[in-house]
Amino acid sequence: MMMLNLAASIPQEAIDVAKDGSLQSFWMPIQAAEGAAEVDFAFYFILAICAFFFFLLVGLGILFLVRYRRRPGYTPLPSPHHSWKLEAIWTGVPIVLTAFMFWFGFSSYMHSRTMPLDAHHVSVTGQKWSWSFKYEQGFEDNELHVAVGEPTVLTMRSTDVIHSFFIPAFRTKLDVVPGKYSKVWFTPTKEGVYTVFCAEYCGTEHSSMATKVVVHSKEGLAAWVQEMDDPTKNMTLVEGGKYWFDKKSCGTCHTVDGTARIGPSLKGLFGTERTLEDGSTVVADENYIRTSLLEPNKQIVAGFAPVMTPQSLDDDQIDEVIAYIKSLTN
Ligand code: HEC
Ligand SMILES: [Cu+2]
Repeated sequence: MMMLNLAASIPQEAIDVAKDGSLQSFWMPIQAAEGAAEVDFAFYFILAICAFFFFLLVGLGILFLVRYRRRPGYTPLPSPHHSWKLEAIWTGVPIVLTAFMFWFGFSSYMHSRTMPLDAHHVSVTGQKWSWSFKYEQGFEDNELHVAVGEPTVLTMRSTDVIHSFFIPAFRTKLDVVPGKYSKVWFTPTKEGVYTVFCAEYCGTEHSSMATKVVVHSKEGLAAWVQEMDDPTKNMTLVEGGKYWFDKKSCGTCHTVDGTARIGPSLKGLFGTERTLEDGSTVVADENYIRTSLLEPNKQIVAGFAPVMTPQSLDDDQIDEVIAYIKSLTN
């Protein structure tokens, strides 16, 4: 397979980096999960057959056009009777080929839809415009962390519109539809960091609805879980607030540099007077920010759409976020 390093043309954070140094091929991302090789084989097999018959048929078509064209003084021979032999071949060969394609596709599809009982479980929520992952140990994060060689089952839901959960390196992709659960599973085979995309257009910031899946060693995952127990333990309040701002993907909608995006910039917000949609005003103090986070549609800032969803932050985390917003004065 031709190897190409596309690093130059792809933004750094979108590259899949396997720990063993393996690269994507010219056509395909890194194969980092069980079953990825089978998916790629099905693709190449069908591609090769299509290419073969395309050139055979178009080639013969052109050849016959030229060779048997009508020209002066040429009398066409009478059409021969049809040939049973030819017909058997052009019926039999495609049947065998398509039956193989079906068998191959069906068996790897069944494998991908049959969830193992003994697996890690992670609950995934898709919302405009970020993914969040809730772990069995009880915490939530905006990255997916899994262990190499161990199956993980994802139970996914959407809080708003249809998203699609896509990990190219695992050849895993499934729609996440509001009002129902969708499940996928995979067993990573290579430690590394790979990209997670949303593959269903879901609004303005659809293209930034990406995160990463980190494939740890078994011990690495355990260490990460321990760290997640209280990730801001050794941070100041402001640092902790910045941490949650990043982890909760607030930055998809809010900047901290004064420019409005989907939502108002949080720079210089604290202590100022806000004009709400209904014309009333309110001072942006601790209570206002707390309400903005927990019941965002209660006080809607004039000029903005009510698209912020209630944030799952506990009181300690809210203290940190408030301290961070306070620190954004100039
Ligand atoms: C999907 C986009 C989106 C996300 C994600 C989001 N917000 Fe908002 N936020 C908005 C919009 C839009 C408004 C203005 C409308 C309103 O008040 O509901 C807003 C308003 C606010 C306000 C009041 C701002 C003001 O100028 O008065 C604060 C504070 C705030 N958000 C903080 C946060 C924090 C902290 C996070 C992350 C934990 C977050 N938001 C995540 C869209 C978002
Ligand atoms: Cu999406």
